[in-house]
Amino acid sequence: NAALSDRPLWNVLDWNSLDAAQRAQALRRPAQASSAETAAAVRAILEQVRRGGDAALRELARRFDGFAPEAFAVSAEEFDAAERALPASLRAAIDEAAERIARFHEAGAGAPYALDTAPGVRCERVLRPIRRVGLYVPAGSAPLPSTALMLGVPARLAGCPQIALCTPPRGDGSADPAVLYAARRCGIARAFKLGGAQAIAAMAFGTASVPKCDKLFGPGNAYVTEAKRQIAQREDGAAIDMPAGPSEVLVIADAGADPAFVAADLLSQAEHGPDSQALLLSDEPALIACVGRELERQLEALPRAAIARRALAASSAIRVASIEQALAISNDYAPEHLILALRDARAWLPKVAAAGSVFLGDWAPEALGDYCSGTNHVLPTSGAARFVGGLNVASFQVAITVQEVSPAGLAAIGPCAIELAEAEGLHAHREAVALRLRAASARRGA
Ligand code: HSO
Ligand code: ZN
Repeated sequence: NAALSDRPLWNVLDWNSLDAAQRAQALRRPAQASSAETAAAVRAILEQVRRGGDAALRELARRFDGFAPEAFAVSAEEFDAAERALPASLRAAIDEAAERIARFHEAGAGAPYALDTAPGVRCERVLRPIRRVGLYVPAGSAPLPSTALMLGVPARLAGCPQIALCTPPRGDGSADPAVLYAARRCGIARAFKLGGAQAIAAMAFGTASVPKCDKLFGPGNAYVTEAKRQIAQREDGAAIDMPAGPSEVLVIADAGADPAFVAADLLSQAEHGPDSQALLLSDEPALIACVGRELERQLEALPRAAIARRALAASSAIRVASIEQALAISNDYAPEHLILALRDARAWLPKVAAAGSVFLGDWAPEALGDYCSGTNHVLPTSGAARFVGGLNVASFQVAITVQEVSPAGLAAIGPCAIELAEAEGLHAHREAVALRLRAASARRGA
């Protein structure tokens, strides 16, 4: 209840009366540079797992989870039991979501292509799945079976032959049944009850029970994120999907927006964690005031109200002069999620230059994208949407280029290469082309 605290629910600001420093402050993301202690602790865990393998994992499980399981791998029986334990309605929802996510991702998958760039010069691109991928599905304050789908569906569509999945064990040592069901739904048979930095280390280096992976995917807490960051920098490490920070939403709402809808969307972001960020930009002060009252009203009924309040306290509602200005601010901020609660939302889409995923109009809450519209919910945070998009099938593939050249093709483009090789002073390059040109003309003469 607001009356219980004199702290304002969130910061209400007027963009055009802020100076540059205040504007930067209004859009500042919660500090997320991992502390020196986190980095050092993670470095020690990575080293321990790299050297000690499964024995180290067991020791770390005892230290962090309070017990060490017999085996980290989830058995076929455990997968079966998980399936039986789930209510039919949840199984159906997971199936339904998986279906739509697959349809959307399949349509967006890249295709191989080929063309002749000169007569006798065939260039092509073929796509190959990354052979060994590691998926991390966090459990933290809430198990996230939807994340298993967002990682598993594109991995399967890409054709990755070896998919490992790690998810932290629950208090009783078992893995979350919904996560296991979603994993199996994606054809994943190798799951491990492992969480935290040690799970990332296990998939990056490989142990007797956990396979070594070429690329690691998925969100996680500060330790997981830091572990992925360190792994990506090591020569003996693995690639990672994208830098992951706390989740964020930016809502642009006009006078016609429904304040209850807007508040609900802000809260669904805020309930993720105290460091989540929820921003509202509107040209209508009355709407901002109504959303504030709605937030208080809806918070009453939220089990995770305490978390949401902490996130809101670091979030802002900003009055802007125009929707045009709101879009410009949003493009600079580059939100993970952008909700356009506007009367003609579709017409504003061309103005969106940087965002992870966009929700058009009043009837597309972020929650649909989080679960089951079909788009991916692993999206760029911390402004990374300026230069990278969310997870998709291509994230699980490598593109290999191919060229096939006939003697006529070499004759057609060889002189171009020779000219450039001479300019670069690379004689062996020049000769690799020139000797073939001589050979080809000799054969023609013969
Ligand atoms: N909004 C989160 C994803 C999620 N929401 C999972 C619910 N479950 C980050 O995009
Ligand atoms: Zn969410």
